[in-house]
Amino acid sequence: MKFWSTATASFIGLAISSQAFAAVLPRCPAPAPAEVVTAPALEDTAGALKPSGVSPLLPWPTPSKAYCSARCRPVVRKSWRKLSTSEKSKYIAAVQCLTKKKSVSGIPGAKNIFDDFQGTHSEQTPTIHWVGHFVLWHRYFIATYEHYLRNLCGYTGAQPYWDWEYDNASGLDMAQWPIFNPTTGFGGNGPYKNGDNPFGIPDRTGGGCVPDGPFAYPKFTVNMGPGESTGYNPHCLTRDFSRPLMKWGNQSNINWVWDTPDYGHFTRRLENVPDFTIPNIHGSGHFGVGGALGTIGDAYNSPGDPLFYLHHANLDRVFWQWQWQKKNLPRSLTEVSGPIVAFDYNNLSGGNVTASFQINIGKLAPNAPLSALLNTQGFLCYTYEKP
Ligand SMILES: *[C@@H]1O[C@H](CO)[C@@H](O)[C@H](O)[C@H]1NC(C)=O
Ligand SMILES: *[C@@H]1O[C@H](CO)[C@@H](O)[C@H](O)[C@H]1NC(C)=O
Ligand SMILES: *[C@@H]1O[C@H](CO)[C@@H](O)[C@H](O)[C@H]1NC(C)=O
Ligand SMILES: *[C@@H]1O[C@H](CO)[C@@H](O)[C@H](O)[C@H]1NC(C)=O
Ligand SMILES: [Cu+2]
Repeated sequence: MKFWSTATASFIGLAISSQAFAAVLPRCPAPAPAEVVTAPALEDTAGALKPSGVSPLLPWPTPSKAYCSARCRPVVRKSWRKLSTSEKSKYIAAVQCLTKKKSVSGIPGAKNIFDDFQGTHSEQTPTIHWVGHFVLWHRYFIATYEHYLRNLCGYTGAQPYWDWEYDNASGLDMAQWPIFNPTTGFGGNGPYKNGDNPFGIPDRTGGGCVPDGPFAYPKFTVNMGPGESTGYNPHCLTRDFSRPLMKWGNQSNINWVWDTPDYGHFTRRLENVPDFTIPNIHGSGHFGVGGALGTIGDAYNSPGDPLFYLHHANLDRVFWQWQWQKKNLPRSLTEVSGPIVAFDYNNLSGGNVTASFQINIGKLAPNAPLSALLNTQGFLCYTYEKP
C-alpha cells in the first residue's frame, strides 16, 4: 500500500546566496568537559554546505564558523515528562510564537513560520521517506525548528523529546500520558468521527478536532492539507488515537532497530515497511496518535501537529544512541547508504546516497550534506540527556 504518489516529487532545490550567513548566533557558553566529544574534521564538509537559493530568515553558521565545535557546550534535549511545568509552558509559548511570525517560505498556504515547516515537509514528502537520507533529513528539520524556537522566539531550552516507549511501559492508558495533558501538555484525542479508513487502521477512536490544550481550534489552526495540497485551508488540529499502533513504540522494537550493523540497515529498520500489520517505531507516534484522520498521521502534513517535533526528536535520539552507544565511532559519524529514490532498496533507479548528498529544507536553512549532519555536535549543536 502507498501513502502517496511517488510521482509527485516536485521539490526543486533553489540556487544560493551566502551573504546572510554571518555569525549571528549566540556565543558559545563555557565548555563542559564531560559532554565534549571530538567532532570529525569540519573541513571535510567545508564548501559543501551551501545556503539555498534564498536567504533563510535565520542564519546558520558556515562549517568553518561552526558555532558549536568541540570547544562548545551543546544544548541538552530532555524528555517532555522530565521538564518542569514552567519549562513545559515556555516550550509551548515558543511554538505559539512561531505561529505568529510571518511566513518566509513562499509556500502558498503558509501564513507563518510554523506553517513554513509543515509546508516544507509536505512538498518533499515523496522524496524523504523510505530513502537513505530519511533520518538525517528529519534530524536537520528538527534541529532547524529548535534553532528557530531559540533564535526567533526567545526559547532558552532544547527541543524536548517524547519517549513513548517509557509511557507505554508505564502501564497507564495513553489518554493519561503527560504529553496529552490539557493543562501542561499538548491536549488529547479528538472526539470520534466517522470517516474513510483506507488503510484499515485498527481501533481508531477519534478523528475530530482536539478540544482541549494549547492547540485547540481556533486558538491554533493547521493551515494546509489534508493531503498533498499546500493551498491555504485553515482547519482544526485533529487526532485519532489507535492504541494497537501506539504500542509499536516499545523498547523491544527499539532494540530490534538498534540491532543492526550499519547505517543502511539501521535506517531501514527505523522506517520498516508501510504496512499497518507490521510494527515500526516511526509509525507509532504518527499512527498511534494520528490514526486515519489525525493531522500527525497525514504523511504530508504531520508537522502540523506540534507533537511531530517531539516524536521525531525521540526517533533522532534512538539514532543518536545507536551512533554513540551501540556502534563504533567514528564509523557511525561517516557512513551513509540507502536509496535516493523511495523504496529503491535494490538500487534499480537512483543509486544510494553518499556523504555529499545534499539535504534541502527550502528557505528555512542552508542546504547541508549528510556528512555535516551525522554528528550532532559539529555544525549541529545538541545532545541528549543520558537516560
Ligand atoms: C504499553 O505496552 C504494554 C506491553 O505491550 C501494553 O500491555 C500496554 O497496554 C501498552 N499501553 C498502552 C497505553 O498502549
Ligand atoms: C513490543 O511490541 C511488539 C509488537 O509490536 C510485541 O511483539 C512485543 O512483545 C512488545 N514488547 C514489549 C516489551 O511490550
Ligand atoms: C546501498 O545501500 C544498501 C543499504 O541501504 C546496501 O545494502 C547496498 O549494498 C548499497 N548498494 C551499493 C551498490 O552500494
Ligand atoms: C546503482 O546502480 C547503478 C546501476 O547498476 C550503478 O551504476 C551505480 O553505481 C549504483 N550506485 C550505487 C550508489 O549503488
Ligand atoms: Cu517525515
